[in-house]
Amino acid sequence: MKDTITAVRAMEILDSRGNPTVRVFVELQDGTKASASVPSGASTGENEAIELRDGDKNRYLGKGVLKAVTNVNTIISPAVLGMSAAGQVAVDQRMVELDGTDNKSKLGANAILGVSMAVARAAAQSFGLPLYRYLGGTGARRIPVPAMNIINGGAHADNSVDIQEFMAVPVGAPSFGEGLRYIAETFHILKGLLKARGLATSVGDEGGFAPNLESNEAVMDIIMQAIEKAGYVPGQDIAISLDSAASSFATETGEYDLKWSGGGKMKSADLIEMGAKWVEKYPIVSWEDPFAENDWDGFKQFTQRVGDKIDIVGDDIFVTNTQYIARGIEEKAANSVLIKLNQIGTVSESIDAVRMCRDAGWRYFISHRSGETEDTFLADFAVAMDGGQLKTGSASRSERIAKYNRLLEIEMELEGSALYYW
Ligand code: 2PG
Ligand code: MG
Repeated sequence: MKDTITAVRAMEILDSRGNPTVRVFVELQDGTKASASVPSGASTGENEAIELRDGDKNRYLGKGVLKAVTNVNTIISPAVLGMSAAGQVAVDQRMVELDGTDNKSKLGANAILGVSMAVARAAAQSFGLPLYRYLGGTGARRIPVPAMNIINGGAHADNSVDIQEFMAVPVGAPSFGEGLRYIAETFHILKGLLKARGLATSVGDEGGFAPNLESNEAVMDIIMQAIEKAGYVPGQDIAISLDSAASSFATETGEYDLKWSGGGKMKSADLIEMGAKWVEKYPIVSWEDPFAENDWDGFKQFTQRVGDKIDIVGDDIFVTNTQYIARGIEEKAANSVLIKLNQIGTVSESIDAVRMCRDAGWRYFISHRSGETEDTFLADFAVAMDGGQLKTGSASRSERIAKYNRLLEIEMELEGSALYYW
């Protein structure tokens, strides 16, 4: 068979933070060669699949991934050689069985995902199809609305802002390309506004600015100003998405400590009040991880309160794992899920998570990690999943731009048949 896997090989490369990550090369019978690189998070959920790191303090401060590389080369490779690359589910299942743990801690989710992604890309190439069409079928033509991270805080920046991500979302644009222009322009206008106030315009891990603003609310206000000054109508042309990444400021006693802004401690109930006020005051369309991963109650109450107005997106709480998503659906703990391939560790399990969302009438947001590479797999994956929403960083840092540029290419390739709507 022309798509038989004939070689699998891994190497250690660097991600956008300069930390090691895994790149995998796959070869097929027909001579196809493809590779894929694995991203890495900073504000990780505690139930995520395990990213295997060497822990050898003499190399990359313990962050090397040579063990994961060796696992690909010596354990995974012999197990998948001879399999069909088009049998994505079978390949993924073989790796899951080989690992044998619940969280892929034996072989490493970074090792497994690298192979999974490279196999998908090789199969697409072998069939002469763009990756989005191979994974999503002939009907794959919806380009996601980008949620562009324009201000970074929390664990992604060294500033005085607690909320990790403030995103501009071109909900009213007629196409992806136009939407990207709306928010890139807003990003540049925002830079000017920050400069004029003597604030830093250096960027955080995902390319958004990381100024020391006086409060979280001050960030919202300056974003509103930027949208208007760029010539757009807030809420109509450009809306706002947030990711609190609240696990990163939750305390052991179940409170929240606004430690970056010095805003003091808050209880879940206070956060609900604050969140509900913001939803009234600002054109917020989605709010990710407004509560910590273990605060299911906070999630539920917030969903009850504002879930009919905005998307409440579970990231750390669901970790792209159908076990937690099923509980979330059952308990109405949110109404959307963030999908990150390396939280679960294979392409086909990520697709399972998407399917579960669809079946429940939930939305799903495809997402990058704060540590990324130049790999654009995510852009094709988002189009293939027909999801309509994607977050992949700011209008700076090439590892983010690479995904936007790939989406522009896809839109061009679709020659006017692309769909775009929030
Ligand atoms: C998040 C992500 C991506 P990280 O919290 O949603 O923006 O961050 O990759 O650090 O988990
Ligand atoms: Mg998140």
